[in-house]
Amino acid sequence: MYAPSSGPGADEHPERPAIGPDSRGLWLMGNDVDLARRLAGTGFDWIALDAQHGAIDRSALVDLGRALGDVGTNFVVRVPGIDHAWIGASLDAGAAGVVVPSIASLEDARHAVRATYYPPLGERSWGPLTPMWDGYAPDAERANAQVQCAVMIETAGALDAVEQIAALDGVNLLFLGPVDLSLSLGLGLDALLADDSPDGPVGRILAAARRHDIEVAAFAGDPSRVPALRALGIDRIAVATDIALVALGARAVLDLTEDTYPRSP
Ligand code: 3PY
Ligand code: MG
Repeated sequence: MYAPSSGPGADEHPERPAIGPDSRGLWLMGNDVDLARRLAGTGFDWIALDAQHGAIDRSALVDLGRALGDVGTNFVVRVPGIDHAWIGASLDAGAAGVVVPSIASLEDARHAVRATYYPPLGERSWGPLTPMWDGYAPDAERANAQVQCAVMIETAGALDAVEQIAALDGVNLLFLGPVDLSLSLGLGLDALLADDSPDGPVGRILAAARRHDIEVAAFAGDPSRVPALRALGIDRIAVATDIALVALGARAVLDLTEDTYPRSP
């Protein structure tokens, strides 16, 4: 069981990061498999399943992983915390990477790396589920080479340690969580995103990533925040959540039909 070579061959799975350059991601908080499949076909480059604040439990994770694997959509999981079991389960369910929240120190980042990688770099345990639905499970070496280990920079502690975190073997993406970072720093969200100075919070994250040759991604959540993130030089952005999509879609329909339903005086 669980043979690494089950499913389609490795050559059908070229190495490419889930959260790649110039990519737009969708942040999914709901656990509806059909909706996830439908949204996967709309053109976003990747989907992040939010198991920290969304309605995604371990069982929904497997259902969503199978459905997104079926349609060939790259997905990552924002795990509920710095949690070895959740990180392993997310990767077992076919996630191309994990986004680990609430990192507050270098030791937290080390913990995330240990859970994400098979030995010798980490302590991930073998047991991918994807062969059960005829999907691809790379062998341990290839999995280690392909996985994205994104640690969230969203606390003052992570920002203080950002240089060492970026230097850590295995961390290949710093993921800006602007909402929590602004709370943690006691700054307004708009002020945080408007600060483009090299020694500002986002400037420090970008500089650390550049120095250690890793990438930066960010959560916008609402597309109205995308221009500010792009202006800061971030090109891998979760541009909307499913919740924002529904609200924007509803507003668009109401606007479109406004003339046909004149308001009574
Ligand atoms: C943040 O902005 O804090 C996030 O974690 C995005 O969900
Ligand atoms: Mg957060």
